[in-house]
Amino acid sequence: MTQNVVEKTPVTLLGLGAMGTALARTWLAAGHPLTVWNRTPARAAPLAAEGAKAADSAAEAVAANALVVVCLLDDSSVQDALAGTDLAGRDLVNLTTGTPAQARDRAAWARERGARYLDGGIMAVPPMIGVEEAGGYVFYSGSRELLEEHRETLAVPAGTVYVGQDAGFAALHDVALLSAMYGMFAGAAHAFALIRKEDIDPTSLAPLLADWLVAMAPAVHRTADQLRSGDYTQGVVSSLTMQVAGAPGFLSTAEQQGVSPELLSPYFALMRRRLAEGGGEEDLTGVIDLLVR
Ligand code: FVH
Repeated sequence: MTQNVVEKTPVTLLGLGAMGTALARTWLAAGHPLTVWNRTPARAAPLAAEGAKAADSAAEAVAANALVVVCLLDDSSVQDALAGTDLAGRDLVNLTTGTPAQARDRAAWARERGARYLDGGIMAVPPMIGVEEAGGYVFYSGSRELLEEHRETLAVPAGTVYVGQDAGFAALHDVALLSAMYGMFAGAAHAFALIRKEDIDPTSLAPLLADWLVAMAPAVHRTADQLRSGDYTQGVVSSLTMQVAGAPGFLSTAEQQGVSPELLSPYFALMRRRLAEGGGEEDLTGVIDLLVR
């Protein structure tokens, strides 16, 4: 009896920190031959015991396979790790967090060395890697051909979302989503600060807060529609005039509760500026134009 065994694409992975190790385990579990390298070699030992080949140098690891994934601390560690390697004919996938400008420079750098380049922004934390129901994914930008050729392999640890040929777009999407996340965390921090000195259990506020944030989140679709149409009064449910009128109440409550308004005040200041410019019939979309310099 003959069996058709589908060969899995071999992968080289540079970087075995928390994220690199999680990525490595999913490829091993899915049966991909895996060559790994890490600056501190001891971190490769557990993976070698699980079936990975531990290379003695980054150059040896890069030489082993056409598909080379790097997941290192930052762009300068990518430079350090790849400095002495031969990238000609390689498909370089860089999952290291960086700026759009760093991604574009790295794409040009890789092209000059004869490699195709795909940049990735990971929207997941290590425990979400390889767990489909956790919903983690990676933004990819750069060579579409590279992604299409290796999509099956790259989809093993997390979903793949392609956002364009411009190598900087994955990082830009990554930073955009994380910036919104920090805005949300800032709002939650202010909310918890308001109740901090009261006889209110933070664990009773938390589910109310989480549900409210989820209920409000779809408002970003209206913002996007308004930005696209250029009509910021389209579908407005809470006018800027009304919201600015309510702002002093938020600030005086903060003062009464002994809470610094430093997270909230800058946003209210922008809302007041937009109102002064005549945006009273809009909701909050006009603030975006004040931010763009
Ligand atoms: N972990 C997370 O929650 C986030 C989730 C979203 C995406 N990030 C980004 O993923 C990149 C790697 O993150 P990580 O969690 O694996 O980071 P560490 O555990 O700190 O490991 C860092 C690895 O980088 C190596 N390294 C550092 N500097 C150099 C260098 N100059 N030359 C070569 N390698 C270097 C380090 O090696 P070693 O310290 O073990 O020798 C680790 O392998 C990152 O961009 C996150 O923003 C993760």
